[in-house]
Amino acid sequence: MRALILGGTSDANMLADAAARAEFDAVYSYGGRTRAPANQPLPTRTGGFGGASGLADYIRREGITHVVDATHPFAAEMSRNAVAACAATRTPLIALERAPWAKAAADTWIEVADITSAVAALPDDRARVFLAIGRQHIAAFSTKPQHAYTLRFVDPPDGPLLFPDVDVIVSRGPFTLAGELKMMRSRGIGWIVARNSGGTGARAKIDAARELGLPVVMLARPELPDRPRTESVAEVMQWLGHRACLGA
Ligand code: 3Y8
Ligand code: NAP
Repeated sequence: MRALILGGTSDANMLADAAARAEFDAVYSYGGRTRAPANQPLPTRTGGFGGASGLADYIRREGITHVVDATHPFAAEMSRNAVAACAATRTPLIALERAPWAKAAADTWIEVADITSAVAALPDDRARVFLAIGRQHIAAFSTKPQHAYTLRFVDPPDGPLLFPDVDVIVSRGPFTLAGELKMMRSRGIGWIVARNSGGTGARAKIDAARELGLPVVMLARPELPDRPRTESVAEVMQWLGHRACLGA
């Protein structure tokens, strides 16, 4: 058995720890989005494969027998490529995917399908807006320059930002409720824009918004093709381990 873990999330990191402890033959893969990703206890590769065909070539060349898609629910292109490449190479695939956050009664969510709708959901009158969606999709908000934006990136911005009134927090998470409450109060945040990432690493801002009675513009997850999925690292280990002891 030789597993490829498509990583880049806290769940993938927990799986990598378990696989290393079990001495599985596994490779951890980062997309190369951040300057200094967390170290992993497994051999690690970084960067794209070159589309679904590039991933299929990698699977064949490296003798990969099982693929675990432990990427983020919004890493849709990687997940689609994994389904296509595993079908083309007849390689077993499982997704390690956390459940979306469910809206609690006390939450004020405006649920939207895409970034354009998220921008439209913000008020016209000036507000103090926390964009907790990283850096890849913030340009759309420049059509509402009247707001004071707080952005949060994993790495410092590598160029000028498109907003007249903006400040950037550089932090990779996971985040705490106390830290989120302090940040939102000190900045007088009135609105939050978030993706429904699920999991615990970025949940604190949702709990803080509820406590402060703030509206959250919540981006729904992209549609992904059907593939076997689980929320449990233990289940993935069983899925892998069963084959490891069979020597498959
Ligand atoms: C490179 C690996 C850990 C893992 C930390 C989780 C938790 C924090 C939620 C907020 C939301 C956001 C962002 C976020 C979350 C965890 C987890 C998770 C959201 C790292 C990581 C990589 C990335 C890539 C990065 C994206 C960005 C998204 C920041 C490592 C830290 C906003 C997603 O600068 C960039 O281009 C960053 C790009 C994709 C989304 C975006 O569009 O900007 N994640 N995040 C992975 C790779 O190269 O393959 O650097 O160590 C992993 C984590 N991100 O250590 O415990 O849920 O797993 N990451 C979102 O939800 O919208 C932060 O700020 O509240
Ligand atoms: P994406 O849009 O789905 O992927 C774009 C391309 O990046 C993929 O087609 C692939 O390139 C490459 N790629 C992505 N993840 C990869 C991985 N783990 N290993 C190797 N190549 C990868 O992905 P994304 O949203 O930019 O996310 C990139 C990474 O950040 C992923 O590891 C993801 O788990 C992590 N992350 C993303 C988010 C998020 O909000 N999207 C949040 C937290 C963590 P090729 O086509 O060339 O193979």
